[in-house]
Amino acid sequence: MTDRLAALLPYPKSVRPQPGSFEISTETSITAGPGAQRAAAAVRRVLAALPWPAGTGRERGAAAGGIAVDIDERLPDEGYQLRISPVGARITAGGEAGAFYATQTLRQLLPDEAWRAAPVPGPAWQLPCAEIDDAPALSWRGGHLDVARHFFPKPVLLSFIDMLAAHKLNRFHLHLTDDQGWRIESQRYPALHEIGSHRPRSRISHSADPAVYEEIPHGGYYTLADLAEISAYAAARMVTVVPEIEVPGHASALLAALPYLGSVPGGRYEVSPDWGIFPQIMSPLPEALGFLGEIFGELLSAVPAPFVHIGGDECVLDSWRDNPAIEACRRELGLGSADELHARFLRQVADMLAGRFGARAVVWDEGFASGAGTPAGALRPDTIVMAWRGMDIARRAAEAGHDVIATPVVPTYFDYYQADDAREPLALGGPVTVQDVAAFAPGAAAVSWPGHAARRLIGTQFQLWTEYIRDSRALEYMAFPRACVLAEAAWSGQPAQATPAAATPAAAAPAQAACAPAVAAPVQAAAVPDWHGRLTAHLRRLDAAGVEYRPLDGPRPWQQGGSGPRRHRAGHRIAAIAAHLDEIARQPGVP
Ligand code: TNX
Repeated sequence: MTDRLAALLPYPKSVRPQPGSFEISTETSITAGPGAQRAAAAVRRVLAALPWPAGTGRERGAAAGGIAVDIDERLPDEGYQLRISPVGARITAGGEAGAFYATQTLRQLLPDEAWRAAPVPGPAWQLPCAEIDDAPALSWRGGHLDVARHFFPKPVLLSFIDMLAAHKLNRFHLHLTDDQGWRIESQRYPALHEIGSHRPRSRISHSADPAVYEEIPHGGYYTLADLAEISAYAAARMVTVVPEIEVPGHASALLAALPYLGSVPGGRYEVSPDWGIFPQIMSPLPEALGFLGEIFGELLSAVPAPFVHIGGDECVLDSWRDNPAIEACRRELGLGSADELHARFLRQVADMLAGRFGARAVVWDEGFASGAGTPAGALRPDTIVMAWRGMDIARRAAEAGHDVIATPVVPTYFDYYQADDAREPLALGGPVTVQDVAAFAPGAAAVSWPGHAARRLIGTQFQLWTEYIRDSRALEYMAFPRACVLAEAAWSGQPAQATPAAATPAAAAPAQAACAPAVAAPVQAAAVPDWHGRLTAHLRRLDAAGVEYRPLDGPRPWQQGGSGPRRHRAGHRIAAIAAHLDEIARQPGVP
């Protein structure tokens, strides 16, 4: 049972095994100390949902130990101390989130059966005695899901949120709109969901190969009530939904519904059956801004989001340059280029979100690069930049004073292959291996940045773009186990595959000090058990939960690409992509 202490993922800052065990059951009382009612309620919620083995409570004479929950405001909100002795457990947390995470750790200390949805026959559950001190290094620990290229039904999102929470991830970035679909009900503009939410066919061959389509309609959207429900479900699990409406590019589905918002007068648009970058983009003129105010108003009335992603990536600006009204507007604003107008447009949307809804905007790094160095085109200072084109642009955005989230293609793009192996199902390119994720150290990368910039690195998240991910089974295959390992990088700020010495809290201090105050330093931190062994044990939990992850030694027969138009292709090689992204991210002023 003590081996469960060596199978925690993410691994806590400090784990000190102690002798003995504590039998926990439905009889175990949960009591709240002063001011700890909400924290205790979070503990109760998690435990009440577990599949407790039948008849292991009073009938079997279980010891009547309890769990005491206390708040200590000196701990960070998400931090906690967990003490398990033979007579009970004590959770001392910085806040409700800390108590929730303590209970997630506690769940990982139970048998794998605790990850099932209903009880199966088995013995009473024992917790190994231990003293655990824990807190995250990074405040933004996320998972992104593109529901525009392929739609995923609401229950899939709910179980995705469950898995985020189980790995102590706290942001769910929901990419709701793109060229291939608009996934939000609009009462004010019903054409958006009536027209924009479906396409008659979809490309199934690789984007580098001759086009082959599947002539089957694809679509779906979430009602505003669905989105409110998803957001509330996430909030109860300490996950903040970050909704994204992508502007001004990747907007073909929006424009198919409302063509007058496009930048080509009289332009014709369709919900795209293809993948890639399209020249059709929104107009930046006042009518478009007015529309966005209304549409964000509808969305944010359902999802009370403190952070709203507005896209800004991969914009082909030629149609702006070719449109006399847009050019006149640019000159009137004193802006030197269409790129500056791009940044200015994002700034106006961010101002609107802040002014009307008190929300902070998030953009992909092109939104920062397009106006960088030009005061008239600069972003709102509080806009958060997601740096997908590498850590160099992450540093530049941080130096310019923006909070930054590290989302480099390698290793956070989980739409890329998990191995260089012809058995892998069709994906964009790659590979981005689980070892690449284990070597990722967002906190350590920022150590070489100037101090003021290092403090701006607030977190990281994985990306699941879904051009080639068509259903929930494929989604789980691509997400896991890489997400499990990314969660550790996000929680610790350090690489999972660090040597034990480098992973002790003392050695990790320089990177972590910048991001979050540490929990009281442990007297003696034991070596961190090797990530591969912990992950192997963790996969048994995912088995119990029924998650169809990719086994570490490759896909199961039914997870392979097979033959036909969707057979495996090498796709875009990661080395070439990395070099290309590095090059374009280095050119100032190029979005
Ligand atoms: C780039 S990253 C995109 C997405 C694609 C993805 C495929 C970013 C901001 N834009 O539109 O789906 O690559 O990996």
